[in-house]
Amino acid sequence: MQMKTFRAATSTAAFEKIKAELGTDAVILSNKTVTENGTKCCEIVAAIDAPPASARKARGTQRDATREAVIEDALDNGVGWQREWTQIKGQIMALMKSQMDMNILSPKQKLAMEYLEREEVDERVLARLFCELREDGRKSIVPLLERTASVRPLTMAEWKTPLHAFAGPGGAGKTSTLIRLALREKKANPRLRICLATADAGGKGRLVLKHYAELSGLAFREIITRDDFALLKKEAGHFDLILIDLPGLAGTTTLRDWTDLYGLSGTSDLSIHLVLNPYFSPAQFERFTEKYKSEQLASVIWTKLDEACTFGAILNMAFATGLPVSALSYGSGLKNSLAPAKSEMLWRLLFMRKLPGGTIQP
Ligand SMILES: Nc1nc2c(ncn2[C@@H]2O[C@H](COP(=O)(O)OP(=O)(O)O)[C@@H](O)[C@H]2O)c(=O)[nH]1
Ligand SMILES: [Mg+2]
Repeated sequence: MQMKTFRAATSTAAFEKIKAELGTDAVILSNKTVTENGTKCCEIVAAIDAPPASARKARGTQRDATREAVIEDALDNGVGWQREWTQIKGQIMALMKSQMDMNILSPKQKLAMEYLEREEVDERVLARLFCELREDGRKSIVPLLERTASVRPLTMAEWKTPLHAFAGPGGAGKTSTLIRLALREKKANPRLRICLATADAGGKGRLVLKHYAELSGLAFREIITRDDFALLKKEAGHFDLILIDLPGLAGTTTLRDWTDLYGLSGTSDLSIHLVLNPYFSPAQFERFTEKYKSEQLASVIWTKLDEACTFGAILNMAFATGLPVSALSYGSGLKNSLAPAKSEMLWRLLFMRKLPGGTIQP
């Protein structure tokens, strides 16, 4: 048995190191938060029976030489198949689209559909709307849209759970959203006991959060390992609102992997919000849907609306995930740039390109 100690800024980073060096069969013997040169970090002791990944890799290179091994690897890894399936889906949708004769709709319905197409609402959503609209020329599109994309405004009155975490790709606006929310709630109710926590130890957002916490008299906690999260849960009763900044998840790590790793999975009073920008590609959105799929994922927050020129992604993701939209952000500043979502805001964005702040996007 080979045993080794790994240290890194976060559990995720330590596990990445273990995976790279010992492979996925490594057994974790201990996992704790330690202090190194005055800074907290994660220390994991891992062990493996089999030879390390580097040795297996060398074996793999020989195997790669045979044609069977190449096919076997392709079947194992599945990404190629997934891509192919996406292409097939695209072709089916293109066929369906040619069957969608917009002229059988009333002029008003047709115009609404054209607007949605202009906003890059995808074929799946358009096909569903078309099927419903063609039944009755007097049918309005708004109730159908409301069913597709629900809203649940991100306010303490609407969300009774005290624990909220913010997930999403790096740079999407997680830290900014969290600070905006904390500042707004604190302003509305100065007596509110708010705690800002960061699990993004390597990110620069950590210092920003710490700074705002100090400035506004809010508690600040760092989550390096699952022990720290367990501690935070223990003291949860002392706070009315705990906002947790999650790191962007690298590589193949999914939100479920991450929440399992940090012991967040079983926490029932935790709501995770997915922070996204509307201008990713459709394939990227599909990837995010898979990566962030989790029972704890409770809403989608759309940020950087002021940098977008189409807004169909909001409807597409609502359709794909079934999650409500909880907040919209439309400016880089921390003040007056985040609005709890309302249905009208979505329809103004989709049909008028009007931001919640009133600006109309070109
Ligand atoms: N224009 C614009 N910029 C934003 C918005 N939200 C966040 N940002 C900026 O996007 C950058 C990344 O935001 P940050 O919160 O650090 O993202 P994180 O990596 O997900 O935590 C920062 O420079 C923010 O000021 C927004 O709604 N509009
Ligand atoms: Mg951040």
